[in-house]
Amino acid sequence: MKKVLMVYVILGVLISSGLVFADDVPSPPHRFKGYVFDENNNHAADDTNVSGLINNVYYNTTVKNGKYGYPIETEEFLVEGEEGDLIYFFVDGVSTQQTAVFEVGGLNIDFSSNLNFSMEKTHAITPENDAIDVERPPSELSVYVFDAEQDTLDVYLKWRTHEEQWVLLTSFSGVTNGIYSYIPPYENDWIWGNTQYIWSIHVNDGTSWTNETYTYTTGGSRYDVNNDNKVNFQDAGLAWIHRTSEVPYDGLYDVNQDGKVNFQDAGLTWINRD
Ligand SMILES: [Ca+2]
Ligand SMILES: [Ca+2]
Ligand SMILES: [Ca+2]
Repeated sequence: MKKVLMVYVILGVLISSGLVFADDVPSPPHRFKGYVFDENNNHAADDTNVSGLINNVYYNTTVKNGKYGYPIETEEFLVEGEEGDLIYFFVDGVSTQQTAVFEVGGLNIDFSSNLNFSMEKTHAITPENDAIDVERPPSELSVYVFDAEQDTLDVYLKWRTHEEQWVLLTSFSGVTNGIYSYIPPYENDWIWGNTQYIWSIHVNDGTSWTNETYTYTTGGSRYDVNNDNKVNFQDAGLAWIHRTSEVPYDGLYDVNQDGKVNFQDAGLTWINRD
């Protein structure tokens, strides 16, 4: 009788410890590792943040020597979840548009199973966004267009004129990731000195739009209307010659930007001569 009771007790302990095991011990995490590249395809800087979002919880790690999740150089990147959950990855808070499916105890064992991320994104190349002292006109307006899924893209480049109208400069349809450019003509609109220019890119990947607006500021002086890098009597003379009474409005010579080319512009140009 005692023996039977003993068996029950042992069984009971085994069963309850089994239940405890299933309830309290989390399933093994999924380990990820890989490389992170910056927008120029170089190794991302140390301390760049990598995060995985799963079931509304973020798991974070940082980059060292262009890598994350390599235990010798940085730390293991462990994500916890349940089999089949979807993980969304971010680099410095920006979506990589890459996902992975959580596997209990999942592991990137070798190099080929690395999960690499790129910080590449659509960005102005020339002139760089917020560039100053840019030549008149710039040699080109060019943008690097990046779509993480490498979808087929329609690309539009626009410019906001001095009268604040958005004008299409050029477009490319059915293209892929790459550099897209427009060469501004050597025309009065493009040679204003010391002026902020605003331009934009619009990319459609068949599902959604990416819109970015960039600026640059030209070098020289607003009074250097003939664009020879000096403000002198020629500029004053040109402003006078192009005054409203003789030719249609031309913003280049309207140096005080009051919508008219008149003697004030010629006078200001003369007063501001080098
Ligand atoms: Ca896309
Ligand atoms: Ca000049
Ligand atoms: Ca004027």
